[in-house]
Amino acid sequence: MTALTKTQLSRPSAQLSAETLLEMYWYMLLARRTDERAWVLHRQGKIAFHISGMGHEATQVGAAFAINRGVDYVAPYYRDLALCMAIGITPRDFMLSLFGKAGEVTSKARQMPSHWSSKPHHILSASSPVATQVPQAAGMAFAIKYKRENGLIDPNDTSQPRLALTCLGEGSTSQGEWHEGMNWAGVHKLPFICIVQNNNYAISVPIEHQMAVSHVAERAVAYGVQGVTVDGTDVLAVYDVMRDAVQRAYSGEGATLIEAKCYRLTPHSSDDDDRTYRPREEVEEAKRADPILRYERYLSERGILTDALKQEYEQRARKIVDEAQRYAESAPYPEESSLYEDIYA
Ligand SMILES: Cc1ncc(C[n+]2csc(CCOP(=O)(O)OP(=O)(O)O)c2C)c(N)n1
Ligand SMILES: [Mg+2]
Repeated sequence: MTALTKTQLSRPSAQLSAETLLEMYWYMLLARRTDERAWVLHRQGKIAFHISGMGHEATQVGAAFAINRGVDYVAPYYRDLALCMAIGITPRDFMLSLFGKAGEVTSKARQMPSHWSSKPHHILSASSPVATQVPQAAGMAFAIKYKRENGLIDPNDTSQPRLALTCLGEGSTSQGEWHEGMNWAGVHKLPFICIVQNNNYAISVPIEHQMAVSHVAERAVAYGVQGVTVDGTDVLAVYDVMRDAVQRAYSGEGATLIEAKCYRLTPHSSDDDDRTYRPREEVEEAKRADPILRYERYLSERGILTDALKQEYEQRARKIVDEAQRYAESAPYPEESSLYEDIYA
């Protein structure tokens, strides 16, 4: 049932139009430029905290473009800036959360930034304890399957959610919730996809301290789901394995565990110093294999991304990020009188 490192027989990405390939590039770039600005704002003392997705953009955008964006359910984790942007979270939304200002979409500025949530985009609200989103996403997938089997939704209706996608890091797979969610997805053959964004570290803890196997995807066999390892710095490779997983979910064939190997180009968050736990040479090597530069080369070699177009995208991204920052900086804080709104008890 499980192929550990699966060789793709089909390459669905070969069918993508130049327009879509460029749209994927655009979201990777926009997420990166937004992310970089957040670091600057933190170092300027303007915001309290930032957790970065730099280095993970290829995995996240490849995944987003393979699902029915904004319709299928997504339960992201804190690094999923590019994933959420490709689904519809804007730099302005993100800036409002960084500054904790009124109008912030995920929690009315109650939560820390990067706790994604958007009802209109079918992005589930995130909790801080890592891996809690996995059983929640499995529950969403169970609901989809239940509705399908009871004639409450038409499996071919593209306006309805047809799968649940969740993401987490490799370190978080040590949490019980991950195993419980994966097991549930396997037992019930759910329309469920779990992407483990394996960047080799859980804050300062290297992967060897988290697991005794070489690949997270090897564990798929224990849950009776399909497992696949993919180069998470290659946006189109991720898209391809994701399309496979999406087809499996849509057609009722069950769940998939995707392990995307990538590298965290920044410290864990704005608040730690990675010089204490990883060698500089390792980081420099990863920077040379930056997923955005890699995709840029791919598109340029094929004449899809010209220098002029690249410049235009850079200018557009800069303008959007500038505007988002200005908007959030000058936005008011939430009204004091709203303090007790949306509180359960
Ligand atoms: C249950 C729980 N334990 C610890 C933490 C603190 N914590 C936040 S992120 C993190 C590291 C997670 O690493 P990984 O899953 O590899 O994801 P990455 O940050 O590398 O993307 C830890 C330990 C937490 N949020 N929840
Ligand atoms: Mg990690």
